[in-house]
Amino acid sequence: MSDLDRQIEQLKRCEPLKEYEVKALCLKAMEILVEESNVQRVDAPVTICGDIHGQFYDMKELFKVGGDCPQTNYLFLGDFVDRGFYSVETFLLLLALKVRYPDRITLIRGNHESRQITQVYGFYDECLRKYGSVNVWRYCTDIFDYLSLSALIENRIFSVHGGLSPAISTLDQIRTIDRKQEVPHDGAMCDLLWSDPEDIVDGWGLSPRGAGFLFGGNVVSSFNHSNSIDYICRAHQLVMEGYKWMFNNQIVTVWSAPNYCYRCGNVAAILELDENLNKKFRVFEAASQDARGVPSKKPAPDYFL
Ligand SMILES: [Mn+2]
Repeated sequence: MSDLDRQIEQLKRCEPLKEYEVKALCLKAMEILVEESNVQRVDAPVTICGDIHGQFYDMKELFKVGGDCPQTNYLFLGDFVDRGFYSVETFLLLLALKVRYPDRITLIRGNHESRQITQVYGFYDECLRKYGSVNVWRYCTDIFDYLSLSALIENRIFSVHGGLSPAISTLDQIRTIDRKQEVPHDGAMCDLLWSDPEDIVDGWGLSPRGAGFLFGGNVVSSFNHSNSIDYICRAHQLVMEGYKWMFNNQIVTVWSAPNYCYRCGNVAAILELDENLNKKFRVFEAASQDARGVPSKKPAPDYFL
């Protein structure tokens, strides 16, 4: 068994790697990711997953429902880290799978794959707590800069974390972005990671998030038409039912963090596309307490007996 296979087994048990192992893994991942396009081509069959946010044991449920990589091909739409308790183990497992099976798993960047955001929403503190230094946070955030910005499945389904940008009307414009940098505060790269579709907006609107834009159905129609795509698949917004179509099935949101933040009460979904791009949504719930390695009934401590 190779070191990498051993590390994958270890990460599947939710045991983090040593700091020097993270450094080596990130170097290998960088060599693979640097070659990828800003609009990474993906073949069907593939299973598309939305936000995970460090909910490691719920991601294990996802793999139970969707099948293990590489038997199932995966496209993850970003927001691997922050909010949940296990951002380190979650991101490193996905990254290790990427290095082991580069053609079987595609990881694209979410708005939380950022130095600035992770210092506010948990990943930075988690690295500091688990390693006693911020080196692992540095290795991982350096890798974030190399993650692709979007994917194109069989030339027919455009996938991105957030949504569209008023600065972008063609896929070729996305291909020309220099992505190897921290997520900027505005502009095309920022919008792809931050924007949201919105029913009541005609054209473009201001986003309450303070980054990216709201965009309406007419924007989606014209983007899909000019780029000859069937629909857009994106993540980024909590959906209580796990997935949600908008604008006459021209865009779908997929959300893969069940019971988000361990309290929202939502279910999660993944979207399975077969070799003919037929769709099947698989809905799943949060892992049970037992599956989290937490005994459901704590035995009484000795001194009570
Ligand atoms: Mn997001």
